[in-house]
Amino acid sequence: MQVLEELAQKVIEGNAEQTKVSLQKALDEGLDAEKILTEGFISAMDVVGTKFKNNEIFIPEMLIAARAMKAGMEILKPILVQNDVETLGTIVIGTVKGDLHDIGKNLVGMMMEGAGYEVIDLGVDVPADKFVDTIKDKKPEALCLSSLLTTTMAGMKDVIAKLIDAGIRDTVKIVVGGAPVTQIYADEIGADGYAGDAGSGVEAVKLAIS
Ligand code: B1M
Repeated sequence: MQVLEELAQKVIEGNAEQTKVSLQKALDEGLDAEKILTEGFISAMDVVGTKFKNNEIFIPEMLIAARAMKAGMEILKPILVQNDVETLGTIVIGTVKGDLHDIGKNLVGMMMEGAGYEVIDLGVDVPADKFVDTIKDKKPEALCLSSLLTTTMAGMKDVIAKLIDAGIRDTVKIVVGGAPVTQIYADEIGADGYAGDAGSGVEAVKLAIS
C-alpha cells in the first residue's frame, strides 16, 4: 500500500513527472486501477482541498496538484475504460456555468465510457443554453451536470428551467453530482437522479433511463 501513499504525496506536491513514476510502480505491482484512483488520486485531492481550506496552500498549489493528477489520469484512463461492449446510449456531460472544476466530471465521463455509453463532454463553465442546444441536436438518453461550488450549484436548476422552457425537459433524464450536491438538492430542482461519486454516477444514469 506504500506505493499509493507515495503516489498521493506526489500529487499533493504537484509533481507530475514523479506522479507518473509512482503510478507506473503501482501498476507494475498489479494494483487495481479503481483502487489506484480512489486511494491514490482522489484521496490526494481531498488532502489538497483541506490544506486549501486551512490556508496552508493557495490557488497555484491547488492548480499544480490538479495538473499532476491529470498527467496521471492520462495513463490510468485507458485502463479504467477498457471495454468492447456495444454503445448503450449517449450521455451529455458538463460542469455548469461559472464553475471551472473538471476532474470529477472527467472521471464520471470516463466511467460512463467504460460502462459502454458514448459521452459528449461539453467541458467546464457551460452556459445553460449550450446544454439545451446540445440536447436538441444530439438527443442523448441522459444529461449529467457537475458542480463543485455552492455558488454555482444553482446553475443546475437554470439548465432544467431552460429545458422546460424549450419544451424538451421530458426527452432527457438529468442526473446531477459534485461535492456540494445532495439527493435533497437533486429532488428540490427536479432532477431524475443524483450521484455522489463517479461509480454511482453510472448506476444513477442506468436507473434513471431504465
Ligand atoms: Co477549487 N474548490 N476552487 N479549485 N477545489 C474546492 C471545490 C473546495 C471544496 C476547496 C475548499 O475550500 N476546501 C472549494 C469549494 C467550496 C464550496 O463552494 N463549497 C473550492 C473553491 C472555493 C475554489 C475557488 C472559488 C477558489 C478561489 O478562487 N478563491 C476557485 C473557483 C474557480 C471556479 O470554478 N470558478 C477554485 C479553483 C480551483 C482550481 C482551478 C485551482 C482547481 C480545479 C482544477 C480542475 O478541476 N481542473 C481546484 C481544485 C483542484 C479543488 C479541490 C482541491 C479538488 C477538486 C477535485 O478535483 N476533487 C476541491 C477540494 C475537494 O474537492 N476536496 C476544491 C477530486 C474529484 C475526483 O472529486 O470533483 O468532488 P470531485 O468529483 C467527484 C464527486 O463530486 C462526483 O464524482 C466525482 C468522482 O468521484 N461528481 C459527480 C462530480 N461531478 C459529478 C457529476 C455527476 C455525478 C457525480 O453527474 C452525474
